[in-house]
Amino acid sequence: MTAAISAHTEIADGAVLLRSWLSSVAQREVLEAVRRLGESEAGFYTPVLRSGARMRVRMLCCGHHWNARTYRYESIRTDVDGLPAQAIPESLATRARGAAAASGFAINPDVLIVNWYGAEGRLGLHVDKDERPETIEAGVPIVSISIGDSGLFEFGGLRRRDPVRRFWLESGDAFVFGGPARLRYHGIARIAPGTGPAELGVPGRYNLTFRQY
Ligand code: MD6
Ligand code: FE
Repeated sequence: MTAAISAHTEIADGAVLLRSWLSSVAQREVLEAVRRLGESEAGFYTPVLRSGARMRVRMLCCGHHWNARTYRYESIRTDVDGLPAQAIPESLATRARGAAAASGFAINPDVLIVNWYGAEGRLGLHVDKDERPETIEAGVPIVSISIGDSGLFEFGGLRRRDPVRRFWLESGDAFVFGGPARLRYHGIARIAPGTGPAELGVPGRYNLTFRQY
């Protein structure tokens, strides 16, 4: 069971869930921008971690590329195909700034990671700590926007063994976490296939995370 959550919920100190942040028109615009990115040459790929494991998502990075083998940002996709990362579409960056402001934060996004989850997609518990130490210490948030099928989000504490809260991220939701929540563990336990808005006609789930390197 997941508790009902209202439009603007503080999940933890520094972590704000903006339920239904995007209208269906806005969701369609985001989806179109993501489709254009995906159709470009430097499109989606399946990252392979340094352990040799394939991630259970397809990924596309803009601004800077996140290298899954080194956990570092770089300008070209050396672990994929050597292509330069595409620029962040300004229409998407604007939405990230808006969601941050609505949550009491500011961000100047220079990295966008788009993940696509199929029915079997998931993302293990992790901390996003590959951005500049100064940015992380300043508590600059990561802004996430979800489109399509719902994903069961796990939100833990600062230690991997801390208890985890679970709630669904639904199409149009934004989730912003920074400040004292910036280094909390989190992940996606599973996807609920077929739960995305029918009128979007999107298979699976897209999640966009905007970051400031
Ligand atoms: C996802 N999101 O929702 C994965 N990270 O598919 C994340 O890993 C994430 O939603 C940092 C901040 C917000 C997030
Ligand atoms: Fe993350």
